[in-house]
Amino acid sequence: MSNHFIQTMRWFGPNDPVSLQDIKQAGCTGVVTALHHIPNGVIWSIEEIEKRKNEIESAGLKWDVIESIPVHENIKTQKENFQQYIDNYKQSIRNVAACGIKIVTYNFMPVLDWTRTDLAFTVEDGSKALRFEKAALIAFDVFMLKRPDAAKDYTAEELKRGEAKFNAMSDEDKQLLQRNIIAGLPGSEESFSLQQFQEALDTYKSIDADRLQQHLFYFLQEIVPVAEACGVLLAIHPDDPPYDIFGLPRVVSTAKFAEALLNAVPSKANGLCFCTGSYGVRADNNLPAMVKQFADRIHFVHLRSTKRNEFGDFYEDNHLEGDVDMFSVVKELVIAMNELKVNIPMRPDHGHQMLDDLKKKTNPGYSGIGRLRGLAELRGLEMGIAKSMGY
Ligand code: DNO
Repeated sequence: MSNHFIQTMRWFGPNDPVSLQDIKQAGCTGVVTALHHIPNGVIWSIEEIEKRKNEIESAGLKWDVIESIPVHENIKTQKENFQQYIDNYKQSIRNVAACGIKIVTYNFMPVLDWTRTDLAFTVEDGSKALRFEKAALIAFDVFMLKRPDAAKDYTAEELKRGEAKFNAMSDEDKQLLQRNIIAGLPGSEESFSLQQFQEALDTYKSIDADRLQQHLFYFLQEIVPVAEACGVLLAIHPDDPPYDIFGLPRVVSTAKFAEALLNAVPSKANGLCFCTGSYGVRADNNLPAMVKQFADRIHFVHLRSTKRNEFGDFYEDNHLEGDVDMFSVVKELVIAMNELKVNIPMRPDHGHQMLDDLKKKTNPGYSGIGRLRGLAELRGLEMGIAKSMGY
């Protein structure tokens, strides 16, 4: 019997315009979700987990992965009662394990989760994609937020482009940009006003990359033994985009960072969520080589591609196009799964807004048809590779 991806999609819960039935019809056997209504830092009770699990199972699907149990900001900054939040995190891990869910995704990005500047970038075929435009980020950072010293983080050329972008924007454009960046993309669980955002940035004043990395390692030393004891595999999601923004350090962006965090607590329970769309934004991340290097510690996979340009912008391309060499990544994953005899949950990460999606209000990146297209292509790619290799 050969090993293969467990095909899943992210589902945001009962209010998601994409239903469990839609996900089932796309050919998934499972979903990836979280208890989004529970505030960050609060313990997930067995009762609440069971309730959501039953809903999923009544639709004939399985809850394969938790994405995410968010890490409270105080854990990242080690401020105030952070130890209490770590204890709460441990209890949530024990509780999800007691309900039979054994993979937990999380991230360690300061303040913001994933970040985009444009949620409806029209690509050449008329579908809409998510985009990160550096000039727009600078327009926001330097000219709207007016973060002290922000200008130091950019080259003169970049600042010029950012200023030109800002000058060309209407008030409405500015409001939209601000919303896109700090009002919280789906799953990010945090949203800010301009002032709250600056205050949140200020809590990192004395925290550089080394220090943030130490805080991450401390957190891992605390939670990995708990996960190990209850059979949970932790999967850290990389930074998106995979470099510092708003002067905040980011420490899960490269193969080197991933290696360091895996070595910090050398247990299988301490693993990665391999997100090709996040790591793939950097030309210096060799994705197939990373799969080879980290194979036995990859517990969850997000497959998505981006297309970058010379200005540091990128947009989300079709799953088999763009800068990610999806064929080679999937090939390495097929080899790894068959050598290690595991089936790894995979979700087509994001998708364009296309066909009927364009007439609906969907969660940015999480349209039904766009992801269905992505999954269908990835499923075919996986099968073609596996069969041609004799698996
Ligand atoms: C974006 C997602 C992220 C991811 C978290 C994991 O679409 O990939 O929001 O879920 O960073 O904690």
